[in-house]
Amino acid sequence: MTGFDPFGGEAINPSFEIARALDGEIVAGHHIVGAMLPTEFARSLPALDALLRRHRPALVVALGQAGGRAGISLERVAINLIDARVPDNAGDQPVDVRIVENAANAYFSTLPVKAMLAALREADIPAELSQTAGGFVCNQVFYGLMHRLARARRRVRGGFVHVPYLPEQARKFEDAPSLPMEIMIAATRLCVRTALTTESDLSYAAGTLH
Ligand code: PCA
Repeated sequence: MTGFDPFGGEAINPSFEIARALDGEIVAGHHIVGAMLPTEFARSLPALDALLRRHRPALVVALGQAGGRAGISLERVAINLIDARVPDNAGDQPVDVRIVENAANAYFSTLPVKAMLAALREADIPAELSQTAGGFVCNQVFYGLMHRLARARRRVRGGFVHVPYLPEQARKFEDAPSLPMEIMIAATRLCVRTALTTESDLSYAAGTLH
């Protein structure tokens, strides 16, 4: 499980706080490793590669903060495009460039997003499916992850989940939605358990969109 370091002037990023909180937990017989990725276009995928090599995971759930979204946002599709509206933490702001040259335009998440949505709703946690992870570093990591998993010899499920602001972040913006940390941790644990225990659903028909 990965989260990102704080970006855009924030002091905290809930995605990494969740990964840190779940680090070391056992869920459905699997040991969770929670790690941080830098919110930098140049360094995020090398950092992901090092984690994949080191841990050889059975499942990869990458998390990111999506300020302004109201619920846990289960991303369906990663696109091969960067269009940064703000600079990353290294000051880079690529616009309209591909993540991987001569590769698929998009990949679907191979997480069972419908089953995860049902589990979250059952637990009364606000959640939604999302058709876009945006054009910033989160989508880059999502696309890079799916590209790697699609080419891996082992079948490893993976995908991306965006989370809202924490209440203390949302306070700075009028009417910005937020979720308490405990709810986000419970939600993410539930997502992991569901992904590890759900054999398949429609979204597991993995694949590339050309
Ligand atoms: N959210 C950003 C990048 C890091 C993060 O937590 C995004 O949605 O792209």
